[in-house]
Amino acid sequence: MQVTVFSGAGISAESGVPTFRDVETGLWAHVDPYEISSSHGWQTHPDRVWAWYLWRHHMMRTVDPNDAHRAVAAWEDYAQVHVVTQNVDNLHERAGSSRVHHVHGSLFEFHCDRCRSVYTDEVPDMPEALESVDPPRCRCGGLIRPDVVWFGEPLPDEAWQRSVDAVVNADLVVVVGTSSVVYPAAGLPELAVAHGTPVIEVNPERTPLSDSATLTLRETASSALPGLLQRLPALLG
Ligand code: BJW
Ligand code: ZN
Repeated sequence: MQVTVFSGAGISAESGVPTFRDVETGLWAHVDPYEISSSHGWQTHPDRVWAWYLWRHHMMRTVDPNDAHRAVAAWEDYAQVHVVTQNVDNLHERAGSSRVHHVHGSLFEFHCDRCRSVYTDEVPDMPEALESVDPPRCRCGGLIRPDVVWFGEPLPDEAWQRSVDAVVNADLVVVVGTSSVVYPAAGLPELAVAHGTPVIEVNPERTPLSDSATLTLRETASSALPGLLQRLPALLG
């Protein structure tokens, strides 16, 4: 059996990583997402974008995987599991998942925005949120940026192709902790639905996917995922 998990920020919420669109506590309650997480934002205010990502980098280094990440990793004892994640926090890998496809990149790698060479120096640790920090410069004069995908940028080809394969070859797709509004990633569960593959959504809130999912569990990730495979016969009939 092949299970493909499609995850978003909600799976890491219980590790202490704020989600994007949570109006009360989300990162974007304080900043404009289209400004800070877009190629236009980087071109106009690289110092603000860099400061924000240094702070998130620090935060993601200091949190741990939760029961939901660990449950997904443990499913490898019973099934061929692929994780397609929009998250850049590497918590799936740290929990032990072995096949993780990053459609929006990783915040643990950096490269030059001009010559694209990989940046291997340590980035500064930034425990407090500052408004502006100048990014390091590459030898070519370009700016060092995180290896993440911003609005207006294409998704990485290889990760995308592997993710599409993981979805079309799945016997079950579990969609967890995503608002399902950011495309093209949000099209992956739709692809599974179009293939007639069972799709289970795990999200305390309703999303645009909820109506077309085979089943929606209105639970948090860490309560729904441990034991989910064992509950499948009862859930799917
Ligand atoms: C819990 C929980 C708990 C809480 N347990 N659940 C129309 C159609 C198609 C595309 C577009 C369109 N209009 C515009 C576009 C383009 C745009 C887009 O989709 N915009 C929409 C907003 C409308 N897309 C792009 O620009 C993409 N690129 C692109 O299209 O390229 C085309 C191109 C081709 C060729 C050349 C050039 C361009 C790129 C999108 C990149 C998104 N990047 C970000 C930042 C990544 C780096 C970083 O992390 O900082 O990715 S934005 C942000 O959104 C991040 C996330 O991965 C992504 C999705 O968010 P996610 O994960 O769903 O989080 P939330 O906060 O939204 O939701 C959390 C959910 O968890 C909620 O539902 C909660 O209820 C739930 N939850 N606690 C379970 N405990
Ligand atoms: Zn360079």
